Amino acid sequence: MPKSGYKIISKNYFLNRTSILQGIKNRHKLKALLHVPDCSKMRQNYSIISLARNALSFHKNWEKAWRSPDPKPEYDAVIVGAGGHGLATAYYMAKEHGLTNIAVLEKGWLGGGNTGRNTTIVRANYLQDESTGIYAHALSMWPKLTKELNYNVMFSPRGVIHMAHTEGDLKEIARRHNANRLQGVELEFLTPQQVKKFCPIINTARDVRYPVLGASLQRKAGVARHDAVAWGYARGADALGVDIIQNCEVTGFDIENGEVRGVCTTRGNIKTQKVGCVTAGHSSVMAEMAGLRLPVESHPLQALVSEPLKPIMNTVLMSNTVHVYLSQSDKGELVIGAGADLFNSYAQRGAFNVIEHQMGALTELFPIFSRIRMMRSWAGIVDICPDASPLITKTPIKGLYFNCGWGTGGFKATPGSGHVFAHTIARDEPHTIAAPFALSRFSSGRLIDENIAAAVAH
Ligand code: FAD
Ligand code: PYC
Repeated sequence: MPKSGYKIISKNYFLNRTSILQGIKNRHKLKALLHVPDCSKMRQNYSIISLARNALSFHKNWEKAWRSPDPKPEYDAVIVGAGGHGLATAYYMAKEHGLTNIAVLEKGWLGGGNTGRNTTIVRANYLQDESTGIYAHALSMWPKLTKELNYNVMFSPRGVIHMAHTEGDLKEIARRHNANRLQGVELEFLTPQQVKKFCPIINTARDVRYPVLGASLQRKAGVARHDAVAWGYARGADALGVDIIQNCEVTGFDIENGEVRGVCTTRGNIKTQKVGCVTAGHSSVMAEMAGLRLPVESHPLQALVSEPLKPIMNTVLMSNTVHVYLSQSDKGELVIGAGADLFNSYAQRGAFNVIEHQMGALTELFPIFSRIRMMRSWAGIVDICPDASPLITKTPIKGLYFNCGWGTGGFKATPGSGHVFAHTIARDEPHTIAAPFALSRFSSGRLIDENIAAAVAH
């Protein structure tokens, strides 16, 4: 929380800040301006003391982390989609813009979309300046998120390695390395010997199909716990007064004279002047309901986990060329992914040939894993723009905003995306970081091509 906000106020103000704030009609706005958290609505604090206290009552008295309210007939703003991005958007709208009469509508359960299905890699080693704007903003927020939300998001900056197996890979890594250094983003180059030292179980033999020629390493990158991110933002938003309504599908929009007036849902119609759609793989479906077409395609992307192993891998490794990426979860399972299915689909399951390829790639890089068993596989539906960059945008319909197109790589952006999208909706003007990601780039031609940095999953 920036301290600078406090400096403009005299010392006496702090002695009396509650009474002064109570006397001011528009105090939410003032609080937001001053970054004073609204403690009256804070839920119970998770701490060692609350853990001990609740242990004494056999954990029967924990307060629910969020409410399950019925939808109200009208809100100042509605967010569609309770994934990490939608929940983060609602949280920052309430916290930083004083908009607390808002609802997040979710057709299933919160975090049940891509947020709860992803492989949790967090990094900021993209190529273009615009991308570094958003991904580095997000990466700077991750280390503080647990404290911010009073919820352990288990951010673990264990380093992310991108492998180079060909001359082409080496050139691509060098190019991104140079771009990142110019952007002030930390990225290192590793020789094959350094790769082996950092990740001793990798096969660095020279006589394999794709030998290890080098790698890039971002040490501050890593993984976070996906569910906890959704749950932490949900709890934080709820505490600030946001209604999170699950099992509530948006089925249409009420639009009059080019302006949003409300949404139609499976739990009735809701009036509102502002709607933020954060529905990932279903964004083009939502857009169609409003008579818009988005430059987005939906594809299944799958991942799988192995049986639990003792700690064996303490970094995240990605190989575009051999085409696999993996890390080890705190439970010991290897979390493994590969490319998106080539066909379009809304079914949350992927094709077997992808899994087969994934296993071939895994054992090529790590022969040590050739006898471990795989436990579960699943898929999410990712929304991919032609330039592999997201849309954080106003639309030709006043009051209708989209945040989508994160494709195979939006988990890492969750805090930053929510933060800048909240600003875009609350102020009806793009945050400077969000501005390049407007829909208009597809007519102006100012594309933000991240097809290489978006990585192996593409
Ligand atoms: P979601 O979490 O999908 O949330 C959208 C929500 O909208 C859903 O809950 C859905 O039910 C709801 N919804 C849809 N339609 C409606 C409607 N009509 N009414 C109400 N609600 C609706 N990214 C990374 O950065 N690192 C990774 O390692 C990574 N790995 C991935 C691995 C896999 C297998 C997958 C599938 C994705 C991966 N991603 C990764 C991408 C990342 O998961 C997504 O970009 C990110 O989670 C998108 O978050 P979201 O909140 O926008 O979407
Ligand atoms: O964007 O880093 C990423 C990623 C890894 C796996 C899927 N997406």
